[in-house]
Amino acid sequence: MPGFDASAQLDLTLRLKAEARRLGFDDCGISSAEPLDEEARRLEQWLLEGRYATMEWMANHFDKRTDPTQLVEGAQSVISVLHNYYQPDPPEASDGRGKISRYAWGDDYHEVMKDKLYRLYQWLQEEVGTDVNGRAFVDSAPVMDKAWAARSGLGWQGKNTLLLNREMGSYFFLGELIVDVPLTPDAPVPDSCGSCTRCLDACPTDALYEPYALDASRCISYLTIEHRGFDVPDEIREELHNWIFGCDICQQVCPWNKFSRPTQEPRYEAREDVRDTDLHDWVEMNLDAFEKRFQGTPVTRAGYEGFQRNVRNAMAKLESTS
Ligand code: B12
Ligand code: SF4
Ligand code: SF4
Repeated sequence: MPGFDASAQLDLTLRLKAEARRLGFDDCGISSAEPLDEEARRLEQWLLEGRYATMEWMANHFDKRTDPTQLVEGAQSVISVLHNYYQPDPPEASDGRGKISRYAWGDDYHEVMKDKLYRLYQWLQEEVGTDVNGRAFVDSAPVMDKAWAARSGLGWQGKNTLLLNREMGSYFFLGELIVDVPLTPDAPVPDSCGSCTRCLDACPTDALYEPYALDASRCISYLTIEHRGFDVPDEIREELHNWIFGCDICQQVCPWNKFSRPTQEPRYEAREDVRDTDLHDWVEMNLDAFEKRFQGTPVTRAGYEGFQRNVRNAMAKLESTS
């Protein structure tokens, strides 16, 4: 892909960002497609310590995960996008309900964001030429979404390990287009966690074993979504706090989430009866009803068996305390 002069490159970058917003993304930032060296060291350490629990796929394709040119030949730029999914808690929240984390109340973000990223890619091809080489990623291939978003100035990785943004908090998804087009990179923003430790203090299972680092095997999100099997350790089962899919605690306590605003994306709007359903209703749900209720939402990731296991764990806790 031929280079442009600096002002043409900046002009294209600004118009691309405007197009990303027009398509419904809440922010867009650019980084140069260079290897992630420091992040690679930390990822290696995390893998060596076995912090990925049973997510073996996290250990695959290390080179691709840390070097974008291994994913897109001749890659020059990583275009990171941010998509807000925040919606307030339902007013009628009760103790006996099974809590589903906010990101899973509506349509699956992989589909929603990929549609928009393809349209952004098409726009870039129309502007620059159809010989543009690139790929869209939404948590679908070995790409470190948070590291790229941080490099492209969309926020910083907080002590809860999530990407935080001063205007929007952390209730958003991330995705990328990696392209062989040179664009003007953004500068990273400083870490604004300061002396706060609310997420570490609030995590009921000590999954945040030190600031900026998470042990998946202790994380409620992992245990209720990715974990297969029924062997949740007793001391962790005690602390599930009615979460039956994912966990939002380390985001709920984060002061930056006071700035969250409701999503503008209709496909993320909560489906009926997903947010605040009594555990007794969930436990009676058969496979057919599960599939109908959750088709096209992230909840299907847990599978029917996994979801029922989560509901039963939450019921057991509820019954032991009532
Ligand atoms: C694996 C995974 C999980 C695992 C492990 C999470 C984790 N923190 O690694 C589990 C199943 C637990 C999980 C849970 C959730 N996830 Co998840 N997950 C991923 C996935 C696929 C990979 C993340 C990864 O690379 N982990 C590996 C570790 C090593 O990376 P890391 O956490 O970034 O580690 C860095 C820091 O620890 C840092 N570090 C270490 N020490 C130090 C010290 C200092 C000083 C500093 C500055 C940094 C630092 O260096 C490491 C490498 O850069 C990404 C999608 C993607 N492809 O990137 C989504 C992703 C991170 N998940 C997402 C979401 C929404 C969630 C949940 C909120 C869902 C929920 N409500 O239940 C929870 C949040 C839990 C949490 N606090 O992280 C979003 C996060 C959006 C955001 N705002 O950041 C992502 C980006 C998906 C997406 N495309 O939008 N997830
Ligand atoms: S998602 Fe829940 S269990 Fe996992 S680190 Fe955050 S507060 Fe802890
Ligand atoms: S709760 Fe505090 S320490 Fe944790 S991510 Fe938010 S600002 Fe950072």
